[in-house]
Amino acid sequence: MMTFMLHRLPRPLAPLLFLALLGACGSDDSAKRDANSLENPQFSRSRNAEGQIVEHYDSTGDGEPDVLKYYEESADADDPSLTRRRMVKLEIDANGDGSVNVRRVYDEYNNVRTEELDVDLDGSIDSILYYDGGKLTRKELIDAESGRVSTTRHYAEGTLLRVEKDQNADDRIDYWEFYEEGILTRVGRDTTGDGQADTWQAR
Ligand SMILES: [Ca+2]
Ligand SMILES: [Ca+2]
Ligand SMILES: [Ca+2]
Repeated sequence: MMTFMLHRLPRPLAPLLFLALLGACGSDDSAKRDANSLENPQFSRSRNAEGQIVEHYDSTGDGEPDVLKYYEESADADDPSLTRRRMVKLEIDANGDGSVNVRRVYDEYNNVRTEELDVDLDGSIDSILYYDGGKLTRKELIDAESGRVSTTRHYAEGTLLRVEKDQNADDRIDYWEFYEEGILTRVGRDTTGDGQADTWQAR
């Protein structure tokens, strides 16, 4: 059976997925539901080149899938006659233009490992969030024009530790902010271009 993870979605997207799931499960009879859903134009299932099962949901009814779920199957460790199915990736096209606006990759414990977001819905990813054991460790902000990582925010236990920026876009960090208990304590700048801070400012 599918597992629904509405609680992990940003709020504006939750209703969208909810609609997608409603569209996929039109019948009360679960045996019938699978057969029906395969014929339902709003739901289809396929296998990709990597052998993953891909479920496509068209929540808006325009004929284009806007929610894609990717699953991997493996034999159960305790009982190899059983097949385990695990969702490895979720993609959402929030505005129906064919480009993915949310892409989540899950670890083997079903925690989000990475999350790519196109918040302004222009078709290019603006931030990538990295998680370890379900906890945010790093957030990269991507410059829309150059596609480079302009700012990296580092976290420990969900609290901001350090911000790094490449302000002159030469792929070398030249600006640092350090935080203690979430409060900015000092700012460093590299003015000579060697990648090391040479001026420090206490806050
Ligand atoms: Ca889109
Ligand atoms: Ca964008
Ligand atoms: Ca730089």
